[in-house]
Amino acid sequence: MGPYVFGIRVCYFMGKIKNNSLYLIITEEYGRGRSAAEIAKKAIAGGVDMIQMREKNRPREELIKIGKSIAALCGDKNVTFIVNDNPLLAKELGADGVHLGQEDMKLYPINKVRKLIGKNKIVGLSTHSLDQLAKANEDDCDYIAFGPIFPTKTKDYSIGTKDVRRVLEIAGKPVFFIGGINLSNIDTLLGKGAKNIAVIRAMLEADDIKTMAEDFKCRLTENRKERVRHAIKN
Ligand code: TZP
Ligand code: MG
Repeated sequence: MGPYVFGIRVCYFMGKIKNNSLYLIITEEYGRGRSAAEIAKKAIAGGVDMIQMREKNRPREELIKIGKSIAALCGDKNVTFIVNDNPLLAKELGADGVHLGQEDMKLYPINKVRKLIGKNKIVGLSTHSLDQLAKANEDDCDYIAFGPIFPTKTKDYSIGTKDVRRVLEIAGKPVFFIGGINLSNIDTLLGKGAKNIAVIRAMLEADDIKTMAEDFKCRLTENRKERVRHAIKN
């Protein structure tokens, strides 16, 4: 929520996703020995808006334990908590939503997911091409992730920034750009109109996660101010 102006609360939210959002995706094994909870705590202190638990091939008890710890930290600070891959787990953890990849949707069709988790919850979809993005735009999801934009150890290909402007023209909902984003390349993306980003390693591998989150958040906020200044001038 924003401040009151003339007695009216100015809301910074567009639907369920905040503008200029910084979305941290946590896979504990990339965190240089730090626990998911420790990572989440530092990232929240640095200003992340959303956190996703993305743990592959871990036993259920561990997913529940990690999920509960992140959910509690997010709940305390009003940070959105999303569970990757599994809407049933998202529901069990009382998460704010679920994130599905193209393969996950075969197992969990999006309309069933929506019914399962409820209309007030968040459903995010991964897309890797303009065709997938156009399809996701029609689907009942709340945000779309698009990438991998830059080369990343997490994926074996990247698609570059050539489609970024087109993505933003087509998408009727918030888009998170993802893949290899760091403080050295983020400006290329923001310069093409990107507003929201999602990151894994740039944050998880940082010596100081809190400062890294602050630096990312600062770039997003500066970018928003720059867009406003530009809009006023023209
Ligand atoms: N989807 C597209 S790229 C990516 C995912 C999950 C990995 C992003 O990780 P990193 O470390 O920020 O490149
Ligand atoms: Mg998945």
